[in-house]
Amino acid sequence: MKNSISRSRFSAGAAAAFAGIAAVKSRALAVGPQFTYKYASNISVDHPLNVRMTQMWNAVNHETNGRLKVQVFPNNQLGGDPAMLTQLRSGALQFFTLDGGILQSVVPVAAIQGVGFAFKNSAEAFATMDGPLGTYVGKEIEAKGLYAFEKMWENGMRQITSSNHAMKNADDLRSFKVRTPPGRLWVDLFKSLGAAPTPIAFNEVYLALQNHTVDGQENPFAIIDTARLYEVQKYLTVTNHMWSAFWLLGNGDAWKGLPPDIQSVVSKNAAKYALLQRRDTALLNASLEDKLKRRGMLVANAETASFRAKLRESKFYERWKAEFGTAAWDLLEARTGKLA
Ligand code: X2X
Repeated sequence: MKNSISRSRFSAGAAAAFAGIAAVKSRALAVGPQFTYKYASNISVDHPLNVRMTQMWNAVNHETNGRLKVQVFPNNQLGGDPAMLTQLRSGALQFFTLDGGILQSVVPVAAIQGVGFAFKNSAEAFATMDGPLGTYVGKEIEAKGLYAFEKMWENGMRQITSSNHAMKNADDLRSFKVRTPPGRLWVDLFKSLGAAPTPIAFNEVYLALQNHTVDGQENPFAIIDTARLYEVQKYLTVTNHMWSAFWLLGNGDAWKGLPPDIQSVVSKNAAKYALLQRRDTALLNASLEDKLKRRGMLVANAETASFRAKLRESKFYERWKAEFGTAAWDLLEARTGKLA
């Protein structure tokens, strides 16, 4: 009697153990993912950022055997950047890509990537942000309860579009009603250049241009194309006045809530797909000038010496050196040479 009880207990236990293994194996199918998170961005689904993000989160889903599923919300579906940043900080959103210049409202030094005429091109900018300056900014981001992935994602060198005329020199910029992203450095940059900037989140830009709330805006070629800004802008001036790129951010608690094995799958893929996205975007930015001309835009090159002179005259660099602090500024100038 005693034996038979223990035998049946044993078999019940073994059966439960085997069932447990089977349940773990088929967990994704039987009960769905262990973690369902959201990723959001401000730009359209066909921009390389979202093409590669979609591939990346699919790879993560596959490599975690379905344990982490991340739904992609492109094109401001969850609101404009400031609204999405609030959602990220509260944990309503778990992953988000945001330009450092907009993240400035929470992490002041994050705007340093966008100092006017600091970087000659994206390659130089990435070399800087993949190095000690990126590490410095990343630590400041983490001090604010957010998680920053190491490799930034490309937006590109920014160019100016307008409905009125080309922006070939500083005189053309005088009183120019230009939209900037919501960030203090951006607004100050265009004020220093003599323009009349208005910060507007990207989800409202097309309408603001169409309604002539503003006469122009500035963005890399790939954004001008994928957001169809050529429909509401006539003049494109190649200014390369600043670089722009996105941090891939996580909500700190949501990130810490993932087991280490899942975290390492995400980190590995985030680094891999960021590099692919940089290459795609660089190729696109370099090849779009002709396409935008065919779409009817008039493209000209700026003579940027007069822009730079304005920034020096208005003490733009001194102001931002004081704002960011010498530690960060020195890391920037170690790459760019003396700015202030
Ligand atoms: O808001 C913009 O202009 C954009 C899309 O370039 C950024 O995210 C900074």
